[in-house]
Amino acid sequence: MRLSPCLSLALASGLASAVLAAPAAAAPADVNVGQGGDKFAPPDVTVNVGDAVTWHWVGGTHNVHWTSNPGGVKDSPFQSKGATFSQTFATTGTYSYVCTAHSGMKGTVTVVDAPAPAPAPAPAPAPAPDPAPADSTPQPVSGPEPAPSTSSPAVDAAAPTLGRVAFRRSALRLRLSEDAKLVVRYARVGKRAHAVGRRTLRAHKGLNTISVRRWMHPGRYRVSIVAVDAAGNASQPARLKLTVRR
Ligand SMILES: [Cu+2]
Repeated sequence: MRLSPCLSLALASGLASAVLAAPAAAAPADVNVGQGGDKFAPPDVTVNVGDAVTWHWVGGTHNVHWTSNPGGVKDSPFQSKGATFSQTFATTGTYSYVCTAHSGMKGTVTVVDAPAPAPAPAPAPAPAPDPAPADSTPQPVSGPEPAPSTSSPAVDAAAPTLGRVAFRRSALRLRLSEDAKLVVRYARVGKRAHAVGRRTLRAHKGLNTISVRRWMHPGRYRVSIVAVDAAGNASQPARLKLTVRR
C-alpha cells in the first residue's frame, strides 16, 4: 500500500519533532539503599548541577561516605529502613561513595552542567569574562559581622582503630584509639535464617567493657564491630565468634 503524500508528510514531521524532543536532561535522582542486599540501586546516577540526589533506606543499616568529593558534600549517618538523605550538588564532577560498613557497597554520582536552554547552532569561542563592574565594592555590613568559624577545625581523616577485642563474662572488651560509635552486627551461628542483629553504641577512647546480656540472647554468634568516629571515618571491622551463656 502506498501512503498518500499528505500522510507521509505528517509522519515525517511527527518523526522530526520526536527527535527534537529527545535530548533528555538529567533530572534529580533517587537511590535505594540496601535494596537486594548490601547495595545501592541504582549504583550510578547522573544529575545536573544544582539538582539533588535522595537516598532512601529500604533495608539493612548503611551510610553514604564520600571517597571522591569534588564539591565537599556531607556524609550521611548510618541509617536504617525508612530513613532518607538528600544532597544537592552545586559542583560538577564525579563523586564516589561507599557504605563504610560493607566493602563492595559503592556508588557514584556524576554531576554535569545543565544543558543550554537553546543550543546555539555554532558555538563561538567563549569571550573572556568581563572584569567585575566598578560598583561591586563590598557593601558596608550593618550590625556585627558573624564571627568566623572558630579557627576552622582540622579535617579528621584518621579512622579509629579497634584493639584487644575479646569477649569475657558476657561482655565485649576492646580498646579504641579515639571516641567513636560502635556498630555491632551479630548473627547466630548455625541458624539458617539470615537474621542479623545490629546495635549502635557509644564508646570512648581507651578500654571499653560492654555487657551484651541485655540485647543478645544466650547462644553462639558471629560478631563484627566497626568503630565510626565523629567525622564518619570507619575502622577496619573486627570479627569474632562468641558464646553468650545463660
Ligand atoms: Cu552498608
